[in-house]
Amino acid sequence: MTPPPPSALLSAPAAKTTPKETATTLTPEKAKKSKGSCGCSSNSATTQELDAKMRARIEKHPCYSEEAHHHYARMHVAVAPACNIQCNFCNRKYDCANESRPGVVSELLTPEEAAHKVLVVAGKIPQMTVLGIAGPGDPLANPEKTFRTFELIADKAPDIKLCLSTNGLMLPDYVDRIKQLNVDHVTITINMVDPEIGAKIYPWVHYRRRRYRGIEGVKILHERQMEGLQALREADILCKVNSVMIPGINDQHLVEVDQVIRQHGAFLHNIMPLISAPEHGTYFGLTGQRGPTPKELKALQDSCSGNMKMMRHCRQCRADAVGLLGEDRSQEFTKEKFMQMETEYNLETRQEVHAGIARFKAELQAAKAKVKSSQKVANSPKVLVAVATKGGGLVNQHFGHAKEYMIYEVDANETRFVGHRKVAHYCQGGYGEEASLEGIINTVADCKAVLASKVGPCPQKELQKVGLQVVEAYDVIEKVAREFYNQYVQQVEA
Ligand code: CLF
Ligand code: SF4
Repeated sequence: MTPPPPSALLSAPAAKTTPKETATTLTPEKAKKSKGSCGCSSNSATTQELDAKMRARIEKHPCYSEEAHHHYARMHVAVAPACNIQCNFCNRKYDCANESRPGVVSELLTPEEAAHKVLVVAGKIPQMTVLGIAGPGDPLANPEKTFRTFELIADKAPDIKLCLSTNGLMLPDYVDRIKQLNVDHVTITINMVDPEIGAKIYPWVHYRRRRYRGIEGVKILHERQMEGLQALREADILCKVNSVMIPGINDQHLVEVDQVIRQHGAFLHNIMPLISAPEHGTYFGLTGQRGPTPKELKALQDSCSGNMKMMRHCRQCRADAVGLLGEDRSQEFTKEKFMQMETEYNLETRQEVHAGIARFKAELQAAKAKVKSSQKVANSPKVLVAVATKGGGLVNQHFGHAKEYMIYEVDANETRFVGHRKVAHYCQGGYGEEASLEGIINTVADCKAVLASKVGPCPQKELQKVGLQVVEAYDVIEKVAREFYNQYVQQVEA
């Protein structure tokens, strides 16, 4: 088999458009010739060693590292149907809403089918580095299926990282087993640390063959979540906490949740918006509970960001998700299809591909370092820009093809990823769709510019009419954003 490129997403289009705003273009070929720095800013040998160890643990995990999600993919296998609690944002006909968008049904697999699927995908998408079990129920309410799947994969594909997401109720019972299986990343969904608030989210908990209703059940869940978090820290397993932001119920309270989980050693906090609609058939959907606006979500994430890392690139993916976080390739690997496919897992090929990605990332780092300001400027204006990207850390997608925009906040000092926003893509069967254009404009209306590899004349005109500047480029996101910002500030000051 011919080794695939470092990432299918990295190659420039055959007929590349001339960037209007940028002069240099990064290509995989150039990346292969160059080695870059790690960008480490630690000042003592011990801190540097610790930083390096931690970086190695997360550098290929697309959820634990924002940088990694531009380059590496994850996949989930849906082997865990049962659940042991009830969340008011969940309809058990669908996948676990703690790690998935509501209303999605994944195809349930046996551990053996799941292992076959992983080996198929690992061959076809060698940049897939993480296998997660996140549903469709709670993985630890199905411990034998979950652990059997991990065992099969660890045996046949030792370079794939294993990842687990749970509501935490049964976590303290299984931390030893998780450690033994070398699962280095565990997510707990923690929506409250105050059982009074929890009682508005969880109507019941099923624990050790008994159903506990109301606050009695919530207290058990809370104690078990804290115990599990502590046990993960003691076992040196990296823990991410997911929290669902529910306006009017736990939105203010999540600041306290953030502090508590930080004290208990959580590595990363991922505050996700409640997605709620009557058609999902959930308690919250049927009672009209709304989700947060992007602005409310960002404000809460900003107020919690403190010293702990805040995940802002979560896509609330399905229990059988496959691909980079922003893409969904699950339909290429339905059970009917993958059971007919041969496994092509090849460790050597995968390592070659990963080495190519590492070289490419080094080139990106060097390009980013060049545009990073060396002096801190106080009180410089902050602006948002919307980026169309297929991954690879580049502005590299046509406006008409984008199904989401990555939002970056830029000031004189830094370019910071702050979230993503889904849109209906503009180009439908070769034609621009007016209704989609209006939706896209509304979605990015608070930004100052749209950065894309190409924007057609009609949408350009409409974007400019509402004050959004258009930047066509094929280059490193931070570089394009920085060049736009400098020019924008000059315009404002003129
Ligand atoms: Fe899956 Fe979750 Fe592991 Fe990632 S997802 S089990 S940590 S490999 Fe990632 Fe998906 Fe968000 Fe989850 S984007 S829903 S945070
Ligand atoms: Fe649903 Fe997941 Fe909550 Fe269980 S833990 S009720 S599957 S959202």
